[in-house]
Amino acid sequence: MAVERLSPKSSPDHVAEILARDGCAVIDKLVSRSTFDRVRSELEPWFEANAMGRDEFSGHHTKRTGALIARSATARDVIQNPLVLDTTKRVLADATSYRLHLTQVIAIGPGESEQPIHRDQWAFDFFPFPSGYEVQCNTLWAMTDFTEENGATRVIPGSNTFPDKQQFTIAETEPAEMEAGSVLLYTGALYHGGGPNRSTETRYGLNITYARSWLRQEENQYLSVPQDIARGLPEPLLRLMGYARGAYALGYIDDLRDPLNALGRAHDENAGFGDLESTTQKVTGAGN
Ligand SMILES: O=C(O)CCC(=O)C(=O)O
Ligand SMILES: [Fe+2]
Repeated sequence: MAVERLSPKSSPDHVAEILARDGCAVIDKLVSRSTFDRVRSELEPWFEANAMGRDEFSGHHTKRTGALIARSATARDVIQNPLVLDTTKRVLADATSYRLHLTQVIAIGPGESEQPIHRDQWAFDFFPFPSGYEVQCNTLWAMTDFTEENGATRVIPGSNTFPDKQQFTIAETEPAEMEAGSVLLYTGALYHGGGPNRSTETRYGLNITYARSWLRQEENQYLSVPQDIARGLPEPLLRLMGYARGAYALGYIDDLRDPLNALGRAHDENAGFGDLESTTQKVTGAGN
């Protein structure tokens, strides 16, 4: 089955429908190529200072660079892309709330071999979430063109409903080829992996993932983004990072206060509080 290709004008309902069916979709040219040229130049010093991965999964010829909210002003806009956030809201519709899970540039260098095929939700200690119960909505943005030759992400469309803990070979996958500025959306249950890079160029991908807010964040946003930078960020981005209460009470500070108080910033005191109404609905089953 081929990866479904969608137009940047697609509605979030439509994108979410395809993700429920196939577990993945490519939205062609959702942002400009120059957006990612900017992200790359903002991050250049960090790429240079960074080391290659240490194992087969992180890749011996691959550099992973994170803390993107702290390091790249342009990445902040990509992280808040409206179509991606509106789609995530639908994919995780029965969650009280979701938040940012990780921000990472994955630069697959020449000579890299394929990454083991996996589900991103295995990060949660391999907990066997029920089939159809998605905990993550993920993106891999092509910062440079993704081709089969240079390591385009390998996917198995429809594998979101396969049994858990399966192993696949690269021959059972297909490359999500796309032009720079396009994005691969995929759910936590989709089997996929980074492709082998047989070209002479580095493949730059921007992995931004979102997860139900009751799960542990993979990239710790409170420690990756220093407080003096966090203090200057817009409230919606801080909420997305986790300066908010998930479900009803998760993540409050001291006397049940909104975590934004920890930054000493003016904010809407009601916006970051847990949603008692939707939490109560979960207890009573109303609205399900
Ligand atoms: O870089 C890629 O194409 C995919 C990487 C990936 O799936 C991961 O690191 O979890
Ligand atoms: Fe992955």
